[in-house]
Amino acid sequence: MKSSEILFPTTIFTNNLLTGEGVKNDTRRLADVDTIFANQPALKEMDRQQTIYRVSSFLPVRENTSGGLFFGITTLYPGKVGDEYFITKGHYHSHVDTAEFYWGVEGEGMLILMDLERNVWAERMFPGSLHYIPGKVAHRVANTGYRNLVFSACWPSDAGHDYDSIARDGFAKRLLDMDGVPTLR
Ligand code: PAN
Ligand code: ZN
Repeated sequence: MKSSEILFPTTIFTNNLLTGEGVKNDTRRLADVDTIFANQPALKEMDRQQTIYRVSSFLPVRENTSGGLFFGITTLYPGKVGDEYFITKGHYHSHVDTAEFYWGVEGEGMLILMDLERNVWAERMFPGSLHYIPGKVAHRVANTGYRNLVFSACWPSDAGHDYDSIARDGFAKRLLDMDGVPTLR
């Protein structure tokens, strides 16, 4: 019984990292995500052990629990492979109808979205930008700036991640640095 008790939270969110119960930290190195980039010759010249992004997630319930929520914070480092900005892998949700919130915390970037008909568009990300990602929309983020891009996310615990469709078919457009201007091509 928690009646009248005053509790301290089990999980703390400071310096863009989570600590405490139910926290999972993942690191994605260039070697883990190299197939997502178009310019494979440029990639061969790069340090494949460098970290591209880190994800700190708070998973307070079991994966696939209906009605629950997950929370995450991603730090995406600045850089490019050829003309293509560093990006997250990107995914549809396995339960394709489930939506998600992203919001910008630090740095500058672009949220790249693709619907099931493979139409691609993007939203600018900056500290305070808030993004509602509807169901049936694949999502990935690019860092278009010179410092870390940090963003948070909240998604249903039964959403799941379908990485395979994106690994197989990619996004229909890439975000490239065209003379200093982020451009979808
Ligand atoms: C986010 C992402 C996170 C990393 O928490 O999982 O930013 O991107 P990838 O999962 O595409 O590598 C989210 O969208 N959760 O659903
Ligand atoms: Zn997602």
